[in-house]
Amino acid sequence: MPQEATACIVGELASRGYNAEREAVTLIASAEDPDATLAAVVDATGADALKVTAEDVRAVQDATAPRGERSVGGEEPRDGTATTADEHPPVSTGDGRSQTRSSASDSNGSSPVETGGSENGDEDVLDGAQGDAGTTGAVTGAAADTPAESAADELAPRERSADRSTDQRSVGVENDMTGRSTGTGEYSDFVSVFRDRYDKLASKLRGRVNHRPTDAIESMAGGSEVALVGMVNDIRSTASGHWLVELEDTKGTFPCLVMKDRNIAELVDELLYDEVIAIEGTLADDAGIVFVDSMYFPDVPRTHEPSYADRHVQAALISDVHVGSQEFMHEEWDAFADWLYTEEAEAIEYLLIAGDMVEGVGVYPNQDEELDVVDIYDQYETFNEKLKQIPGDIDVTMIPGNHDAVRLAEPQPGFDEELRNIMSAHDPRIVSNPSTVTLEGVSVLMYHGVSLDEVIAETPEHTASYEEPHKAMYQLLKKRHVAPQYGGHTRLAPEEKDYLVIEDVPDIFHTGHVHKLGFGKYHNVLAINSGCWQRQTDFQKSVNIQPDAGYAPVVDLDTLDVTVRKFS
Ligand code: D5M
Ligand code: FE
Ligand code: ZN
Repeated sequence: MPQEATACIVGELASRGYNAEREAVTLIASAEDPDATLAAVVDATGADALKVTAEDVRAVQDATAPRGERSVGGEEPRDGTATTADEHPPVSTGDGRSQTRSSASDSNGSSPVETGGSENGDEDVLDGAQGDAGTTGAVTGAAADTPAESAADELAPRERSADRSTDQRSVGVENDMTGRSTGTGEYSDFVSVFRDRYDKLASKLRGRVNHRPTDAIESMAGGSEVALVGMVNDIRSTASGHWLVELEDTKGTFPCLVMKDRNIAELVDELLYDEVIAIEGTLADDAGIVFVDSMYFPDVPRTHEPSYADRHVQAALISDVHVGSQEFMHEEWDAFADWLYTEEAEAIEYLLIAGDMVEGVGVYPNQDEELDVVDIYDQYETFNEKLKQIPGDIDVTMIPGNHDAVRLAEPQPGFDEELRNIMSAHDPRIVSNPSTVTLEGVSVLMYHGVSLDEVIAETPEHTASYEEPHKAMYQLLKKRHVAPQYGGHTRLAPEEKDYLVIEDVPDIFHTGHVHKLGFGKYHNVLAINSGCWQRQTDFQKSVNIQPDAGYAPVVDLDTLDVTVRKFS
């Protein structure tokens, strides 16, 4: 079946507020007259149905087929199938729960009039920067389990909101390297990727220092004031406790000495190998070493002004769903998906998922003991079911993570065709890790976050910790690179260019991986680490990591304010 036909059917159903089982889409696409079948299915499906099932399609096909061709049981459709709009019984979903669209979702159980979504009284809206002081104050429970079948509800159109229109939406993607991988793992690839990194990051530092290449510095007179832009090649402490930082540029390397009693010595603690910095200092008498006076990072300018959407519209940012793990939080996910149908959530038009859709297979030692679904393809099938619960009119973008079935080395291309087909029901936009997606003018750098473990392990507690994951994100913004260190914990694949450089300052930086919720602003960039949908694993227990599971941070794209919804 052609991919476009399926996408078309999914799109058509989604525009009417329906999700669809993959098999249902396949049945419609392979019908003699797909358009007529689609129209008949839409006509026949109950007003409260959230999802078109294969049974719905079969019932319609049976009903329209000549008498003699009806299948056994075709005249007795189960509840919720082949009903007219007047009957609208709730449709039983795959997991046996009965779902109805709910408009009464505030804590009082009353039916609020339509609002902008985040203006309901039971919600705390926090400016992102306040997340620094702790995120718990921003958290609200969503009362998604109060389905109401008011008369108005029964007559309401299936869309989540009567005036929702996709016309105002705009989504752009930059830096998606899916299908553009050129790396062969040869030495020359490493040369070009590091060269590209150096060129891009050095250009951000050049305006700030009057630098000279390393070979020119070697021939300068002792005592000269010099500046150098280089990649951190080595960091060593000397016998007397000073720091020797070796910087490398395209011409060679040069040793730079940071005295332990200088203020800048604490910046050495923040350095990671292979990041690009600039220094200014004084050349020693024999011109063999520079005594460092100042250190500069490519950084985000303090004057950075973010862009905002022109209307009130929100994006929910999540990650680390880990479907297939015994610890995957089915009920909390269901509550989240249900809540998205409520009026409180009606401004949410975008959903971003920053990797680890599934638990995967063989990612960590003994991981198989904690698997609920052991086959990787079955895990994605199950994930697809979870995705189908999300309202069809929400625009979904996702990137892979280290548990997903793509290459582990970063940048990770978006899922292959086979996995895309499995996850096709909601027609998600699948891009590489990292990628930048721009929602109505607001750019969101999505990166799964494996390097955060490294930033947290290798820099001081006050710069980055699991309790404040957004601060580790600040370090990446400061270095203008999502995974600076090569050869450590984070695996990197050399490509012709360095896709991991943060070339343009994003308005929002979204990561996951560490399973901790945290957000804050760094030079006006909103950094959000989005928690997870997996309860504490045995490994996390052993290292005393308490995951923040079952939260959905929601960003107002017109203000960049954050509201956190709790479903656990
Ligand atoms: O990793 C979730 C978090 O837990 C992340 O900070 C890495 C850490 N983690 C989890 N399992 C392990 C093992 N077995 N070894 C080392 N670190 C681990 P995620 O990859 O998203 O599950
Ligand atoms: Fe994860
Ligand atoms: Zn991960």
